[in-house]
Amino acid sequence: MTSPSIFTRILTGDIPGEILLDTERVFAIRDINPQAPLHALVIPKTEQYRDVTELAAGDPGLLAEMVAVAKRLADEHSDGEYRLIFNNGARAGQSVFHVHAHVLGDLEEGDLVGL
Ligand code: DGP
Repeated sequence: MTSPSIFTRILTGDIPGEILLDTERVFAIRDINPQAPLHALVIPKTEQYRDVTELAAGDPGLLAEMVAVAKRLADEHSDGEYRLIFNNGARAGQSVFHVHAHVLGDLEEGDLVGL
């Protein structure tokens, strides 16, 4: 991965983006191409992990922090219920290789999201 990633560049203000939440180790932005009324990305500040498999093995506590941030976003921007998606690998739809979770809220019943 070439550093810094697109997400880090948003965090540092190098490129524009709406930062929804910023904690010591994790931040969240609104997805540029929303697939639901709430569509945020939860991202660890470190670029060390390219996907959730690496993150879970290397720092499970940080993964738990990402889930807690996802819940906070759902509480603050939706009704508290949310779908959490990690794409892992290009053939699974991953395009940015700095681990991130998609948080989707206010989905219609039966919605299937192809991310
Ligand atoms: P994935 O395909 O799972 O790697 O998700 C990458 C997401 O990142 C995709 O849904 C679109 C989003 N994205 C890409 N570039 C930008 C950007 O410049 N700004 C914002 N806000 N989101 C971006």
